[in-house]
Amino acid sequence: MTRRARGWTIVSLVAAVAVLVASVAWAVGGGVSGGPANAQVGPGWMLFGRSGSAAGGSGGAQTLPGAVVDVAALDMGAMMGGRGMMGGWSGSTWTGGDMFLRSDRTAVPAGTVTLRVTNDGSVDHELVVLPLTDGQRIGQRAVRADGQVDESTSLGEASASDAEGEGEGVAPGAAGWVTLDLAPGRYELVCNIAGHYAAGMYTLLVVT
Ligand SMILES: [Cu+2]
Repeated sequence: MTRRARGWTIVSLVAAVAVLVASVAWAVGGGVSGGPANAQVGPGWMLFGRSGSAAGGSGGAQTLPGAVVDVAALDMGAMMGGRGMMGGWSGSTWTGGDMFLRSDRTAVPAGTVTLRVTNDGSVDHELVVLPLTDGQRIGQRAVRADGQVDESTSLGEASASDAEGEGEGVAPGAAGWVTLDLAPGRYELVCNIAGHYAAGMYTLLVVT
């Protein structure tokens, strides 16, 4: 996915530069029809901005049941503009750079809740809903040798690209969601792709 994203960026850059050169040449040439030269820059910049707008995805347009919690999945690869100078993979483990789940709200009323994760990062992510026991804090789960935490108590997960429920991971630019009936309590939302919990992909959700 990262390679494809980079490909798009390069294509967009080339297109934007070509449009700029063309419009500058047109302006230097004195223009012919009297239209504003800048009009031709628009589409180039819109194309250039594509990678940033993809997060809206198909998950953004539809009506989801219950209280909707929007969670953004972020990683330094995307923040640094591409592969990132602080992140990298060693085998299946992310070795550098922080990752985040950033929720738009930390509390929702009990009942029907839809959790939607939008992947604003550069690698696949997911969102798994794990109850917190009394006194248990987020970020404190034991990470196993495989880089994951125990998710046997999971109430549900959003790990499909632009679809509901379980899948193979939410791809960069895509969104996944899951609708659950949540009882009052404290929950930890985690990304349980190997290495991601340890890198910081967890956040609190309080159901009141
Ligand atoms: Cu992740």
